[in-house]
Amino acid sequence: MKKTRVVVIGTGAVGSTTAYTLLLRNRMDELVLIDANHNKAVGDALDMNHGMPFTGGAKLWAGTYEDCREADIIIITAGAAQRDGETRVDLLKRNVSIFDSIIEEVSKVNTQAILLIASNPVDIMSYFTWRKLQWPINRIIGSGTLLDSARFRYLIGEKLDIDPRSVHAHIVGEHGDSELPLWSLANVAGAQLQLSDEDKEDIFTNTRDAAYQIIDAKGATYYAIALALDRICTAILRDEGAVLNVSTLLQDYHGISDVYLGVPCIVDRQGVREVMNITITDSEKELLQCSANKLKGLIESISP
Ligand code: 6V0
Repeated sequence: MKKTRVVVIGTGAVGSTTAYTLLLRNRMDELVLIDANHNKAVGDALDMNHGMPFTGGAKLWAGTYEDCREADIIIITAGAAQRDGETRVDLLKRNVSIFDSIIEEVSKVNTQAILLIASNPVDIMSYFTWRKLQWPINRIIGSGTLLDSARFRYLIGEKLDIDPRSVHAHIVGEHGDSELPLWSLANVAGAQLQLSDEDKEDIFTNTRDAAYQIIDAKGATYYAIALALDRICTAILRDEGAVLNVSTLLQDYHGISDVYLGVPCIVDRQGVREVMNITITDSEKELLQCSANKLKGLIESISP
């Protein structure tokens, strides 16, 4: 049987934590770490390999782009991290040129893998990757608003004193400042949430601004995004058909086309098998369109 291989490109805070999470949860047979700073990848591989007697025993090494050849999933977390006070969008130009060179190298050896992108601004990086590679849309996935939705569910659960796993709630749109909550669909056991408008405002603001709060406190965010990336990999590798708020190219979706945005999608071995057809209110639709227009404007502003 073919061994499952995951490659992580960019073994900084997010990449190494993601690799460690995948390893602990025994998600694949082989795990390859690639970084422009090869020594960093070598150090991470050694460090994690020394824990192998206590884990599931995946084969793990610091590799090169040649190792992408056999990969099932290639996770890209390379790039510049968000600086204190810097918006995700400020990262755009720095990260687009880094990405160009990475995907060029990947596509020389593998055109069949699923690319899972986490580098920010994630929706735009995913869009550019898709536009450059022209692979089927389902195989180029951004982590989208999966992390934001997890933060949202956690904060709702905290307020209601309910396990966040029992809270069904979605953040959609840009992974960033123009994202929006779908309060009309939020529920626990099918029941609408008993929250005041003030509570809702607080919960959403804390969700949207969580990254700023964490970066202010410790410089970077990586644990929750690593778990979110692990969740997406699991949905793919186990062919789950899980509904996850990942970023995908939208076509004719609530009046939106030609932009990557985080929305509920069915994820399985094909990647994004289907974008969920959800009913949202007119005001939610308007906010989603604003988010799409913001990203389109940014894409246009840096397109040749
Ligand atoms: P980091 O700790 O600076 O790591 C980035 C890594 O990328 C470093 O090890 C670099 O050496 C490496 N790198 C840079 N250029 C290249 C290249 N050309 N090829 C290979 N490796 C390269 O950053 P951190 O890990 O904190 O963040 C990585 C990215 O994830 C940033 O763009 C963040 O903004 C983004 N995040 C995305 C989240 C999401 O929800 N999608 C959440 C948190 C962070």
